[in-house]
Amino acid sequence: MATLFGSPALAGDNGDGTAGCNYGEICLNYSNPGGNWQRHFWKGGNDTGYWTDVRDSHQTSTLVHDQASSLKNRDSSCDVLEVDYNGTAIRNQQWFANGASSFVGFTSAMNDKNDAHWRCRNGGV
Ligand SMILES: [Ca+2]
Ligand SMILES: [Ca+2]
Repeated sequence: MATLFGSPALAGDNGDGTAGCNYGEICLNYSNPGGNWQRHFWKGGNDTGYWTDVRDSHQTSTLVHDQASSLKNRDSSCDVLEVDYNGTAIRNQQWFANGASSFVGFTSAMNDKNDAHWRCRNGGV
């Protein structure tokens, strides 16, 4: 997948920067089965940043970390693993198949526990 905005580590991964959950993006949602508070990523990494209300692109003051309830995986090629860590060990995890057409709800174990999202089954980013 192309990196469009330089270093995600410095700039913060915000997907394609548009309100739509578009092809190639990993889209997290505050609600289940999916509402207006979303954050989009291109790459694997920590669930950083704040929710954006996609109706008006307003950034909320609510963190994405530990507050997601569903995910739409529009990655170009990979399944996505959402994880909840206990230190460096994985406490909870859930796989999301790529090419999803709608948001898929987190399991009760993962709900509001999200720490990071990783691409592909080899642990790639
Ligand atoms: Ca987007
Ligand atoms: Ca967590």
